[in-house]
Amino acid sequence: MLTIALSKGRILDDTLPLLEQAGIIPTENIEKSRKLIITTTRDDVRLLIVRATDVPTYVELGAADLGVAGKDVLLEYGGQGLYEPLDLQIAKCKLMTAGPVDTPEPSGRLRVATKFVNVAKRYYAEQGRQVDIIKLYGSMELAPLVGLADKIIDVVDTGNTLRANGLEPQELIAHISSRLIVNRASMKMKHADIQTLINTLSAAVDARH
Ligand code: PRT
Ligand code: MG
Repeated sequence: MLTIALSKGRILDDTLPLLEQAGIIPTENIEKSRKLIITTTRDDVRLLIVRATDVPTYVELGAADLGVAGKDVLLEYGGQGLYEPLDLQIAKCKLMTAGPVDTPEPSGRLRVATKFVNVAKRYYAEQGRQVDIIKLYGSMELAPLVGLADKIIDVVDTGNTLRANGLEPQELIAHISSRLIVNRASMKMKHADIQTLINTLSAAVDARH
């Protein structure tokens, strides 16, 4: 049995067509279902539906053999506990700093609001910059508008959300796409099945581009 951890939303939408190429089709509508374990048209494959930020945890600790997670989530999660054999080239976006339009940086310590605390610490440490990081769980764009922070770090796609809130994208931290991740022990114990799946998904990714 192969267990694959996925999150609802854009990753699911873009991953299902790739899994279909490997004959893996959910037996019910995942977006509508309340079930968190979903069987598929392949008896040897099931799906776990988890929060996007929880996918690396399920896979590293072996509750799932494989998963699909954004590179932003993986950068924040950190660690060496996961294989990342394939860039699925889906859910593409950029991890960026952003701040109010035409506003000079403060002279003192910069206050940066983000859910990517580890990424933010690393980014500013590399620049030798002293910052105060403020951990938020969502709606980061609000923070500079109400004086909670000078800047944010968030993923940006079209930039419409930033613009709608008087913010502009500033520095690029990383190009982001979703990655297939694999548990280290599963990669050894179920090598043939997992390698076959990786090869099929890789061909499906190439065919789309
Ligand atoms: O929603 P939840 O809290 O459960 O988790 P999540 O927000 O991490 O999940 P989800 O499904 O929203 O995103 C999953 C993954 O999709 C992320 O980890 C990224 O790798 C990737 N992705 C791609 C994005 C975007 N594009 C994106 N635009 N994730 C979030 N956004 C946000 C962005 O921050 C902005 O607030 O969508 C909003 C609209 O973006 P603009 O720039 O087009 O306005
Ligand atoms: Mg979301």
